Amino acid sequence: MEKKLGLRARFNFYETLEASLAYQEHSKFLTSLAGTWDFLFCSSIQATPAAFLEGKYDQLEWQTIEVPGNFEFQGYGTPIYANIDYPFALVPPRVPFENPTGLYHLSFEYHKKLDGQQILRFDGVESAFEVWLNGRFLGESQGSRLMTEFAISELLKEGKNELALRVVKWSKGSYMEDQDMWWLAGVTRDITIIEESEIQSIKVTPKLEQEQWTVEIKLKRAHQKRLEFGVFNEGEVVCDFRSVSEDATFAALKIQQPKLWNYETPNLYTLVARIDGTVYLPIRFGLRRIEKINQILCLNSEPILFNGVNRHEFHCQKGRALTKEYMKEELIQIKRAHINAIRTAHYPNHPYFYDLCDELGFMVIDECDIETHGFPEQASLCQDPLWEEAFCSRGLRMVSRDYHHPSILLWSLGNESHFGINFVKMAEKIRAYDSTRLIHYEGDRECQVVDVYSTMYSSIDELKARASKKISQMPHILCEYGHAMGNGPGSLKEYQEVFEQYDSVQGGFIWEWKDHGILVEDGTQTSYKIGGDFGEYVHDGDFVIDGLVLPDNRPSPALFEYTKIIQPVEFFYHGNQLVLRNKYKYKQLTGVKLVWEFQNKEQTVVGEISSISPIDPGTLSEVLSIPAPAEVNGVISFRLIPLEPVGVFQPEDIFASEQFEYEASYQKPGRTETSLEKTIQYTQSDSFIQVTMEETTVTINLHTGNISSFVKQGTELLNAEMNLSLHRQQISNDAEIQKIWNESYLRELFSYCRKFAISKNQTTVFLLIDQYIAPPQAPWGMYVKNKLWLLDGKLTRDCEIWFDGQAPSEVPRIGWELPFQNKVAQVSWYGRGPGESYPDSHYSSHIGQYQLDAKDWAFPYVVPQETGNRMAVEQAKLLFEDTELELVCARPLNMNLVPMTANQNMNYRFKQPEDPLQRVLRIDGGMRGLGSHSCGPKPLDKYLLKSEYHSMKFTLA
Ligand code: IPT
Repeated sequence: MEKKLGLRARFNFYETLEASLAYQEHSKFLTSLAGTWDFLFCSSIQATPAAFLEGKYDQLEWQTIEVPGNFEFQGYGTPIYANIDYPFALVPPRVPFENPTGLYHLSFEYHKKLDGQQILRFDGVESAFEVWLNGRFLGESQGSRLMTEFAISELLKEGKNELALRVVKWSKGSYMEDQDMWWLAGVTRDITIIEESEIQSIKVTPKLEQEQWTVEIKLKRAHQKRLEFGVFNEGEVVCDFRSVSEDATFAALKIQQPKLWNYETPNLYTLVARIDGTVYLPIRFGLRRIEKINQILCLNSEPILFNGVNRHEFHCQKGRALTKEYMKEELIQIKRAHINAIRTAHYPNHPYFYDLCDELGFMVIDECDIETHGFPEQASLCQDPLWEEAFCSRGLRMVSRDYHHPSILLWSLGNESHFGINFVKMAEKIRAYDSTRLIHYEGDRECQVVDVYSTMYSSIDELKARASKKISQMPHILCEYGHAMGNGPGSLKEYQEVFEQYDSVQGGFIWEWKDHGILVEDGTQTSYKIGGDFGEYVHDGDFVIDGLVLPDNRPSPALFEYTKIIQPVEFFYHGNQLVLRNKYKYKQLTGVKLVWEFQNKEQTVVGEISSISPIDPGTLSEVLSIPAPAEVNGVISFRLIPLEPVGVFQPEDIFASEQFEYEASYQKPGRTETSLEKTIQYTQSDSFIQVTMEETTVTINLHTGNISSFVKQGTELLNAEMNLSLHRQQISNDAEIQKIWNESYLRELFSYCRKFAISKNQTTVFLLIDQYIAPPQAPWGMYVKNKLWLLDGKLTRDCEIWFDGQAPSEVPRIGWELPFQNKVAQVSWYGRGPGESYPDSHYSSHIGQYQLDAKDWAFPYVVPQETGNRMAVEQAKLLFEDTELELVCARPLNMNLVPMTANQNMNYRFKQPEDPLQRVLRIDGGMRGLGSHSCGPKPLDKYLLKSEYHSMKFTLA
């Protein structure tokens, strides 16, 4: 008779409702067999003593072993660390004769508590085992990180019982388990006897249809006992117990006032089946939907951004046998680092891990225990029909075991195993079993069966290259990136910028959480052992030391770096005004205080705002005025600190932080106490925002995201929108490259506002405007993030620019243009002067204070061309007939005043200039050098202006 159970979820029975809702594995219907077992270690299967096979356990000279535990950590055999290469010959399905084998034996007392079935459950044995109960063979199993259950009612006796296991390190299954980790063996997870009543299998599926959440329940029943279902949320009754008919195998319960599950607010419900009024079976579930909307992965309709980590199960003194306390501590540590997602690299984890993820809130990619990395592609097991069953059953065993966990959003078919028909079959079967989740597998490069395009270690350029294709395509995630080996990884910030800008790139998972060094004590010395330290012939040395934390979970600098980069709060600061953005997607930011600290070489000034009003998800805080801490330059740091414990965060934690330069003069340009009292007026419609401060009125076009009007003392300064520009009039020395620029249509750029957010108080308006700016036709453009501050009668633009797509590798200049309506009479400035200056030609132009009539600004080249740039400008004043405009640059910028006709040929955009003195003011963050390419070399590399990241900040008043 086949005693092994088929596919089903993992569940337990309890004797009270309270115990079932507590969802811990403490129940009189559960008997853990963890503890000290008799043990015999053999060098091969063949060395098994006959007495063991005959069930004559008392004839054997036993040693002992702890269950759960790995052999190698208890003095039996040695670990082997290898990444890709198998440490044995590839002759599947044969395994080496020398095969570390463990014989286990346990005598235990048992008294049945129910008249139902008794089940013997193994949560994980590496790599394969056979089991005997009271001398009778029950069966065998493999799949190191998967559950196996046996029906034992017929063999289990009242009173004394004897359980025996034979566990081997190498099995056919080892070919499927070539993960980059230590090769270990043993009973690594719990062994439990479960008393069951009535329900043999249960599948609970929350569904949203026509805005109504319903939980559907499918059952396999043993008898026809009285069965009722109830639903609970945080101990409260959501649906009171109600009966289902005696033979019903299906039920559906409606959930009113649903509280959705997400990783920030992980609301959990529990469905409880009550059997005969005395036995309780709980299944926890969450109301949440994972789907693709317009090719974007969404959780409850919100686009997902994975700030994730790959996590192995590893303890430096225990191997893969982790205690619940240890798992919980580790997951809390991960949560406190603001990490929101975990890929179970590269196998299904301990069942308790998922309970924790459901409770604490993580998005999980649950990965199947399949890796055949060391096989050459042409001999890959995923193409061999003999292995089809192994692929499919491993997939289904994972999916059925873990089906109920809301934290699992994607099933991953495995890791690094090439691609072939067995994966196609496996994906089909998984989808048939579970239509509510999506499928991941990095090896499916052509996306034949997966729902998401997944890559490893792609460069930032590769990510951008794919993302900037302007076609709808599979969402892209990095299932591994940021290799944290030793000191590293670098450039996490640049990756994050790509994740946050490109909708189709939805984040990634750092490789990896932890270094897997094995702690060994040699007398008084302890050290971490790596590959090769145990005398392995095939090994990969320190490639196993590639985590964000040390083997004992001490954080490495990389964890602090990652945490900072993914922190859920963005800070915007200018002129002693601070705005926070809550980057949580579902959760309010609340219960924090703000601490600020000014510092320079001489002094430190500290202060705080003791509580910050709640900030809704995705929105900006109110404008927070920070009292001016100093009248000298320095840095100012901000820290958000929880006021009291919230979730995993403690009052001593720094929840988020940021530092800015504090420039005393720039913080308060001309600011007086009286100007502070001057309020602003603000109007907003669907298409524009208008702000009036003192004598100035600024209008922002919400379609383009540009400033469309700038009125000073009743005079409109602008002739057209203030726009980003890359163009300069052709220079003789640019003739060659100008062809490329002309073909790239650099002259005219179109602006679109992608997103905007606003925060204001009586004296300040802060606008966060994300633009996409692109030339006609071209397959490229720029993402522009603008932070606009309107305060003290001044407008400050702080912006960052990222090139997207196949832009020409260099551009002539980059900056903002103000096309003026009125004639500029005179300019005074502090910067290089008095004549023009360019990056590779400025040594005769010293920095100083200068003044010129506008008509004398440019040099009259015989062949008209670009002229007039002034470098290193910190301040300038432009005089018009009836008003003036002041420019203050936070860091020195380029400035130029060019005739409108010379600058633009899109005259249709402007009112025709009436006068050659009608000018365009350019404020440029970057300017290409001149070189002498008309008959000689290009500018030196350092004087080229690359199409990459640029930023600038200036104030206009
Ligand atoms: C990738 C593996 O998936 C992962 O398990 C780990 O080995 C990582 O590399 C390196 O530490 S595979 C690699 C060939 C990209």
